[in-house]
Amino acid sequence: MTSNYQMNSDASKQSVASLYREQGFLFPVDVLSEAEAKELLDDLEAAEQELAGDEEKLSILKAYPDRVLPSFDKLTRNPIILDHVTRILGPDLMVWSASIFDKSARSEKIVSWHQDLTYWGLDTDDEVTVWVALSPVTQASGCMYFVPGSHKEKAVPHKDTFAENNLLSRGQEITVDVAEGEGIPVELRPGQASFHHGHLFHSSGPNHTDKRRTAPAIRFIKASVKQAGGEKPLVSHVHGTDEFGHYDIADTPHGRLLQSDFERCKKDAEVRRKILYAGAEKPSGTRY
Ligand SMILES: O=C(O)CCC(=O)C(=O)O
Repeated sequence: MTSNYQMNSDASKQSVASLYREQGFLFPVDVLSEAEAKELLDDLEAAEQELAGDEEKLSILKAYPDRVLPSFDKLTRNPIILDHVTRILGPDLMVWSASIFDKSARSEKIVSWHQDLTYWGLDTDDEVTVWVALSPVTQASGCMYFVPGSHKEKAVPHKDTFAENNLLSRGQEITVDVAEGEGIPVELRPGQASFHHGHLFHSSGPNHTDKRRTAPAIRFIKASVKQAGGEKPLVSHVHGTDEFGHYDIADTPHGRLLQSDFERCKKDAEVRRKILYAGAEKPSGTRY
């Protein structure tokens, strides 16, 4: 089984979808130039400077970069990304979230082995994550590891650890052992993306480098996917039509770091906490 998407870069429509179906992932896919990736990182870092001291807004920025920064909304509509995702999920697409996974220089933060869909309350697995490297992503800087074909196991049990150094909401991890070497490293240069299935086993290690490792993880779903419990999270409609009305649809941000957008995200975060922490032993607090 190949793990290198570039070997298949002349892949036909069919083979993008079939490679993804077989492996549960694709990478590396060139979606931005290095200069464009730097512009996005610069915009994010400028926003962090502007919001310095306001912990709540900084948390919202990390959880909803596409709702408060026009540059990140534009990234979720990138034609190369959408071309690939439509091959996998078809034409009618929502972005369910686009939160930033961030490891500062010399950070001990990790992500345990998990499957994404466990706590999202979606009624099908018609979801694809597009993870876009904005900085160099290597084994030393804490890249992800994917277990080829593991998405075929469908949903496996997880346990919550709430470990301090875990970037996941509940520090959740699968109760299945993953042997050393089973996961392949997903190394990317700035501007490259990986695509992965919501049932794929994946994890990531600490950042041993002097550079920040930062990426938005854009979660695409089919417009037909329903949220359990009838909740209507805030999503953006980025391709095709919406004949279902399952979600609260956000506009493209009309400006940068607008108060009205922060307020809308804050309201949505209450809806999402209900979804993500359903059945958890610990309260969700104010985590975004
Ligand atoms: O950024 C990371 O290290 C992990 C991201 C992840 O687990 C995901 O995007 O599903």
